[in-house]
Amino acid sequence: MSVVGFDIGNENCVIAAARQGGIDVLLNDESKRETPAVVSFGEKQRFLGSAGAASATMNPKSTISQVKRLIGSKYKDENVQKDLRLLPFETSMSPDGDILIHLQYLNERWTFTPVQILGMLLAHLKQMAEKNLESPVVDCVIGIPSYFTGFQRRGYLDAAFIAGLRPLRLMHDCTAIALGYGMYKTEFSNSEPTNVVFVDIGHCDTQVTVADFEQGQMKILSHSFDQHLGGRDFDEVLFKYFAAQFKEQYNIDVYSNTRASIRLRASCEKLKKVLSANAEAPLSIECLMDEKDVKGFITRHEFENLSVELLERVTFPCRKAVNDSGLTYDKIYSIELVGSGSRIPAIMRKLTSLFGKEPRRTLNASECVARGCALQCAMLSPTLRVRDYEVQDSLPFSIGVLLDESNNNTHPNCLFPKGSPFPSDKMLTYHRSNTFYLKVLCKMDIPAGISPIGYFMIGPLQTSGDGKAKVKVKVCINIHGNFQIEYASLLEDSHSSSNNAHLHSEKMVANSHTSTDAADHKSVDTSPSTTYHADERRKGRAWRQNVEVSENFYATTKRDKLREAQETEQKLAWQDIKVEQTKEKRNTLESFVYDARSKILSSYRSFATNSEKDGISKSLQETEEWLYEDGDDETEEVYTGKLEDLRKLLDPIENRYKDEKARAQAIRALQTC
Ligand code: ATP
Ligand code: K
Ligand code: MG
Repeated sequence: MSVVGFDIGNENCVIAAARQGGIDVLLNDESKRETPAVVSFGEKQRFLGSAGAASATMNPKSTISQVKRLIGSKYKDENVQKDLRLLPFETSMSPDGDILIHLQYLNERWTFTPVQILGMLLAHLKQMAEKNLESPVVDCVIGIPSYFTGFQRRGYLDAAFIAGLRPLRLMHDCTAIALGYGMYKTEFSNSEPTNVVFVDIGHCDTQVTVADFEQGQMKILSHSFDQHLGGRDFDEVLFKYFAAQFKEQYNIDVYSNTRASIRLRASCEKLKKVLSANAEAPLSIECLMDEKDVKGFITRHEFENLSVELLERVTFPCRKAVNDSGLTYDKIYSIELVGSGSRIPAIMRKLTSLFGKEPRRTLNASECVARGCALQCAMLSPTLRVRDYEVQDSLPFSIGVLLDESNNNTHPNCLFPKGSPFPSDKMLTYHRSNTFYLKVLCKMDIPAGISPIGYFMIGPLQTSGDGKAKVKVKVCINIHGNFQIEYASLLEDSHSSSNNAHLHSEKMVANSHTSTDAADHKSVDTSPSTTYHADERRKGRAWRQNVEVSENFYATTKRDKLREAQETEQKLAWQDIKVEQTKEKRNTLESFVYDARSKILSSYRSFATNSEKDGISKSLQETEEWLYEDGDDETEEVYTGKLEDLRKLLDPIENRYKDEKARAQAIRALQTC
């Protein structure tokens, strides 16, 4: 079983595999280390990754990119709307308020969820890894942004399920980076923690994490981010600049033309990269719109002036991360800058003046997330032996629980405050006489603030009379950073008359083991420092009874839908394979025609009668013409049939030729005896 880490970017995906000797980044079909995060629907088959990116401008309405932004988000969300405006494919809102993607494929109208599209991308990456490693890939670790909500995390797990992957962990991007950084370093002292700030600037977002390294362990101190600041925002600065200029100069409005917008945006991204290495750069696009060729020019200095505000914004999550870590700037040992969006030289300057020292680039900027994930996968998988190293992540948001009838003004009990280590679990106790509901709330460092992330029904309760029962509910933040109820159990009849739903949390944690939804392998030992007695449930007290827990947001219908989605994916994948095989058969037939023709004229010449030769040439000619006309788009069986027909004509001649060759060889052999 292979051990793999995936970094799914908004722009690029990277796969790394852990092997006994170390960690390798895997190459795609084009021998590249980065694969575009694109799924494109062609006429008869899907094009994924690099092949998908190639059709983005030709086929914008059926080419899905940046799907990571859309996972687990609501259609009406203001930021989703902003993202959707930049994306050329058709979307709508589902009855549940989720995002749906619509496109035309195989002469039908299809509707996919973003999770399905991500599933396709993951399936493609899985297939690529399997081809590379020549073994099945199921267990994996997938990087996720630390700002992902519970819904987004579940969306990732669902997409992985559709693709046939089993994530042992969804790991925060920067935690993975920090692991890759710390695991092999030996210079950390035992006495003094070394604090490092990791800044990852990608295509759409910026994440900053402060980690503390000691010998054999690392602890995340804080996560901070700007979900809406990345390389593409700098592209947009250039896009706006040139769109305005072209309006003036050429009287064209690129905003009114999807294809022109896509092309200009792509050119601006290229221009931005050129400006990272050069003081100035030209822009030139042929036939951008209205049959006009356009030309432009910008200096790095001008670009930086246009980006002042964005550059300032890069410092905000950095300040926040340092602030939340409780450290002062002088306690920071180094700053590691990663993510390809950070290659703009002005960003380095900005950060240097903020931190008072120049950030370093000792890590591979585009591969470090995938590498860290592969390493974590090796640690969690039974396949490889990795030396002990402790990873302690920190919760990027706060989780609280509200009891059903408590009015919404009451502040929910903060069960897992932001910054607490996870995975971790807690035992809650309630005194109830009947079924009750728990609403789980998440508080993020974003303007939207508190949002519900789960709604659980606990019950029915088998209480005697109208007495209240003591119900213990074990909750946890699992290895993926998701809230989960592990179990609920009824303890005893309690005759307490108190009717104010009292909630008190006891830290009663099972011995360092934390179960997870996907995997219950070796757990990462990061449970809170206070551990108590072993799980009471195991003592088997007679009066303990399991109580049913069901979750509303994630009803069984969703599970059915997921299975359906998995089947759809398998069908679509089969269609792709079939189309590929057909293409291959068509190619085989075509080359057979050319090959046979040249043989008839050369090596087989003297082994066929003139009428045979005429007949064969005629058949070859007919087949060739057919291939470019009626037979251009036929089924696999038809191509195979045609090939067999031609073979039958050619076989007798080929046999005579072979016989003759064998005879000649035998004679030569005899002569040399
Ligand atoms: P995300 O992390 O947002 O999901 P990602 O991981 O795919 O996205 P990266 O591959 O880290 O993102 O970075 C992609 C961004 O880096 C793009 O905006 C790209 O234009 C930008 N980029 C790549 N090379 C350079 C360069 N030489 N100079 C400036 N920007 C660059
Ligand atoms: K990436
Ligand atoms: Mg990234």
